[in-house]
Amino acid sequence: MLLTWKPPMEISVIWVVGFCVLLVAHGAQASSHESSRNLQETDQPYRTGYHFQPPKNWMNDPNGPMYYKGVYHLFYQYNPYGAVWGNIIWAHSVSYDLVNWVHIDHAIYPTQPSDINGCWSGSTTILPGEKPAILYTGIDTKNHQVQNMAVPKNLSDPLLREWIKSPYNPLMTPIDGIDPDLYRDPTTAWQGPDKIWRVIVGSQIDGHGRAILYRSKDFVSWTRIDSPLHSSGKTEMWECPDFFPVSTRSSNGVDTSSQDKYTKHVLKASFNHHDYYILGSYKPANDNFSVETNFMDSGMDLRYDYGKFYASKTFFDRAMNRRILWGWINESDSESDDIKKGWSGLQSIPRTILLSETGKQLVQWPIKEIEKLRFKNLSFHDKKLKSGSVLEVPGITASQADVEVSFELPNLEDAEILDPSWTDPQLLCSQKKASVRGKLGPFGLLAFATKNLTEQTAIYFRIFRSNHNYIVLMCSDQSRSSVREELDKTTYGAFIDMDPRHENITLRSLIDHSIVESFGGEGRACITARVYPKLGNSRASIPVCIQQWHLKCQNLKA
Ligand code: DQQ
Repeated sequence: MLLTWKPPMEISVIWVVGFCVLLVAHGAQASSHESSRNLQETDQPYRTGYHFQPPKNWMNDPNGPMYYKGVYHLFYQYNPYGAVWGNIIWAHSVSYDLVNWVHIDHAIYPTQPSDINGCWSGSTTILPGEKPAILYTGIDTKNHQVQNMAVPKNLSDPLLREWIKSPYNPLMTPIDGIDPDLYRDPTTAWQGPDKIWRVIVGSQIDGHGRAILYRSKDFVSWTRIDSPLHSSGKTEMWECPDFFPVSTRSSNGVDTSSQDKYTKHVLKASFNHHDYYILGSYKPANDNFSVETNFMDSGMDLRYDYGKFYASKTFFDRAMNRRILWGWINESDSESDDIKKGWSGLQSIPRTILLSETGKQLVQWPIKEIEKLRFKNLSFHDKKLKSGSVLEVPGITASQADVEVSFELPNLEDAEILDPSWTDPQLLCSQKKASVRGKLGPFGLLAFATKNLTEQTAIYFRIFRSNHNYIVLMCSDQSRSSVREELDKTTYGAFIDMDPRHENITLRSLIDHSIVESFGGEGRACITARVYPKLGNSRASIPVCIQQWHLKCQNLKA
């Protein structure tokens, strides 16, 4: 088994302005997936230390995550021949803790007429008797998208190294009005009380996103049901749908086939470069999914992540009774940069995913296991900061860190009035960048900042007032993240469903060389950014420097 550890890296810039704070910062050790980590800070400054990455080449969607006989499995869309999308197969990695991973032989690659032109995304279902089965999209000899099955060759191998394809493939084909180019990504299947299996496949019919529903008694012979599980007139193609229950009364995850009066169902679809979800009530008797809101229909615009995060997939971790979410985080640099780097694509830190206390949305949090990578802990409690003052975490520099901050805000009455036309949080963050001083904010964290602040990635909040309510805006501003040009430096934003009169505003950010994964309001809003600091991403770079909203820099040595 190949596990290597890089010497611990240290922490980043903390920027905290004007309020009472509790701040905890942890340097994070690398969890390694390969042996060449010592190259990282010189030749490969943007390779991550504790995010999932294959040693080289292109990676996109997470596929078929599962727990089997004490081992976590992650498959993913992979190009074995280069750092750009193409030649897609299922690569396979295994782990005992979801943190340290070992890459093993590829699981599924073109061998049959039904997948000869590619093995695209899909999911795993654990059938009765602890028998995993993969359903995946194959690209057939006519370049049509069809759905195939593969099962392990040897069920007594917990690493499930070899997979055999069903002789009945393809099991589902694009007939009866289905566009063969828009028909893919089967979900984990679920079994109703009638013991019949159900699965959905993403598609677009008559220009609209649709989850085509199939049923099967034996998992091999699948019948399409006339009515889709769900469709939406306001979106186009749905990629990588996911459909699963969440508990309304417990913080445990729920198995995909479970359903009772204490569950709600989540339907997630990937479109417009984001993963959107809706909540509803599902009745297996007639496969009716009655939704609370539809995609793109309400002001809620529920997304797993308001930054980069796509084609995600959840699984029920029966070992720990939780549901875990993985998402693909793509690059923000150019294709030629990726070719030079020799790789492209990360997976998010696995996140537990739950229904919020209000029942109106999901909340996410990095899995507990990631905390074992914390190495150097620094904490500040009850710091009272005047407006305009700053707090630094000295003694640490950083490209790897796990930072938690909690802001207690007095004088909320000072908050700026929210103009009713400011309904788009991303636009609002783009207009009110980190450098624009408001009445209550920005306050937050600066990652990868250089001494003169030429480079900085700002994750921050602003508070607004709207009638008698307060609105919390969370932003991730990449506009000054690198002196390098030709990068996508889009600013991201989200409103957080919380009342700052009754709770502190919290932020947790996982910083790792070229990614900042941020969880605001205890995971009610998540924003992931990819950044490529040129000056602020090495141990040799200028020590920690704290910025505040006047752009003054306290030139303190780390
Ligand atoms: N990626 C796969 C497709 C899926 C898309 C191909 C989403 O199956 O729809 O690599 O990123």
